[in-house]
Amino acid sequence: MQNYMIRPIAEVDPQIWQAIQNEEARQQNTLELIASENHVSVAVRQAMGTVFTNKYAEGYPGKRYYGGCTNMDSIEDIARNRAKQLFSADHANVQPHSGAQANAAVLLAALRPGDTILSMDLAHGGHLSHGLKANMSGSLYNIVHYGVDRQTERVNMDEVRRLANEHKPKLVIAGFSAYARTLDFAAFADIARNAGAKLMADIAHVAGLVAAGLYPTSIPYADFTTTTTHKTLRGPRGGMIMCNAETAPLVDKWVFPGTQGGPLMHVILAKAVAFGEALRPEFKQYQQQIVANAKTLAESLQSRGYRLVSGGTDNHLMLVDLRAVHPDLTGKQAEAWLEEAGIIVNKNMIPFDERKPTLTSGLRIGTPAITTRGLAAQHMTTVAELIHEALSCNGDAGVLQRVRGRVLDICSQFPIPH
Ligand code: DSN
Repeated sequence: MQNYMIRPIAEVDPQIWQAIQNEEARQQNTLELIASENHVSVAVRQAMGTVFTNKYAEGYPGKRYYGGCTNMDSIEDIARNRAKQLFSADHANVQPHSGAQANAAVLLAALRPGDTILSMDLAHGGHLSHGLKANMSGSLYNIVHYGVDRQTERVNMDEVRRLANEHKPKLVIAGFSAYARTLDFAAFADIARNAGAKLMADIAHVAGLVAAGLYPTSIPYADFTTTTTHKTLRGPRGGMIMCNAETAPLVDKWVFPGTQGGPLMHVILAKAVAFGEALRPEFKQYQQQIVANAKTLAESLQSRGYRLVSGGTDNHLMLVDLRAVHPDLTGKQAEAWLEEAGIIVNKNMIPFDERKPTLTSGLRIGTPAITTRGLAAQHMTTVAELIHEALSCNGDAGVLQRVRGRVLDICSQFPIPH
């Protein structure tokens, strides 16, 4: 065997080793407020680096197209069973490589090309896999969008019902990537049923909250529930689909061979580990803390004059409309200044935004990652103060460095486990 095959990465590829060190340091020394990101446990990371990466296991447990799959079968069964227990679902397919892959498989299972989908507008908080023209969902299907109400900035279920009755979609999608409020999955199901449509709930953002019973579950109402596994759920980067026993064969068929080949077995192993963590009582406390932190951070920003879309948050994220305090500041510029100060967020359209998606008038802020590292409600006032200071200095390098120093202090008090 070539000698390099058995030497550690630091020796065999110093350039890549350095990149890993740089990213570990970046994560350790910044406050991660991107609502869709998190810091996984040591066990989840270890699982992803195992020999399970070496193996092809096309098919499903007990029905594989390759030999040598006994261990694959047992871990995929564990992952599926833990997912079913966690969400009280009849069936879980843990093979989707991502949330977008999970959504693609459901669309292909539920629809024929040209059918109509009713989903939330991306500019109001939806997701690109729910019908963006440039995505397969928007190019294969006819898309009708619901948005949020201009006054309340919440989804108006009467409007969703009206659109469903008018356009007779074959699939209604209830889900979002930037919406701070609760969705009424029972009402969505009623609307879908009356229009002759199936319902897909995409709970990617709130899956951890749902698992902990802190956000309404879609499982009893939706024909298909999709999620990612790496956001509030704090597992490896990946996707999953849940449905009832009757729909299971259709879902499985459209994941493999419909849209994917070999599953990423090392990631499925890590999903199993993450689901095991989510079944522990401490996980509920963690999710409660995420929500409490989001509420306190929202209130602290509001007390400094910031307007939050819909006036606050019910979950782990908030959308900040920058214009109330900084009329000329774009989300793009705000994101850049905050990054210089060691606070990581993403620019985000606010509903009815007059600026382009590349500029935006808003920021999306979430608390899952800082909660993982141990920040609690009392630290949220400081985080809001630092955000405000960084956004109010007109890019002054001295001020941004001062904020950066305070961020570093917080980061060293709350190290990420590794
Ligand atoms: N890109 C994810 C997010 O940030 O919400 C959604 O897939």
